[in-house]
Amino acid sequence: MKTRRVLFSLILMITTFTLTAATARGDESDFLKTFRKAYDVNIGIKKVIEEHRDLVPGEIEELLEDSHSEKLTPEQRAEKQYIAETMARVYKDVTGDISFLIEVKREIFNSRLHSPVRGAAVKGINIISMPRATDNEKNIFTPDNLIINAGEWVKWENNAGEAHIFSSMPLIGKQVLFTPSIKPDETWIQRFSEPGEYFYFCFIHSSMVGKITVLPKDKELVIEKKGAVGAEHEQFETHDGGEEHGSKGE
Ligand SMILES: [Cu+2]
Repeated sequence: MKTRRVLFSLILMITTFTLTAATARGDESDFLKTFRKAYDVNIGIKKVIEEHRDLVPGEIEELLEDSHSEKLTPEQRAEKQYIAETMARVYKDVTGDISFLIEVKREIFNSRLHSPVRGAAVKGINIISMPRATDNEKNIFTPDNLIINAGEWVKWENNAGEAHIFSSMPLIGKQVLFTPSIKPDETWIQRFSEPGEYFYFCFIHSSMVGKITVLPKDKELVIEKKGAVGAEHEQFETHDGGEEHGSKGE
């Protein structure tokens, strides 16, 4: 008898709760409805990926390859990249394999850069400028795609009217760049001793992205560093005290 009463109240509680929830759902804001819809779609995507997981890597590769086509408008390219990224993200959630997401992010980042240029290192120091933004020109790093040799320095010069703070891109490339606020007329200098790719962006300006490719030391540069230039370089290094840690100057 007692059990039946407990069971009855339990059913009553659940019914009341469901009814209340249903009423509340009718009063949902437009935003919440939109959010819920997007969420449902996401669940849908997950199911599709789960059921076709073997096809996903090939599809991602194909989307990335298609996105290179010169026939595409920037919007069409962005759309292909967005689909590839979403696919790769859900694929990572489903399989735990993050490699495709990293690849897509690297491709998207690279597509935003100019052609790579070899840094004109003077005394082992390469300069990247952050020029003043105008009505037509956004804030940028220039050059934004720099190739250097291991052991060289990169000096960022803030020639703009506002401060920049930049940092390594999460997930892709090596994670060594984390600057404080670099104010107008200040510089940031950092040495890159390990070969690899370094992707970075400005926290304040979404238009500011850059990449440094560090090649292994080559013979020519080693010879160049000997003598007076080398001595000055060494002195600079000691003074700065850091291997890869940057330092701020004016
Ligand atoms: Cu900035």
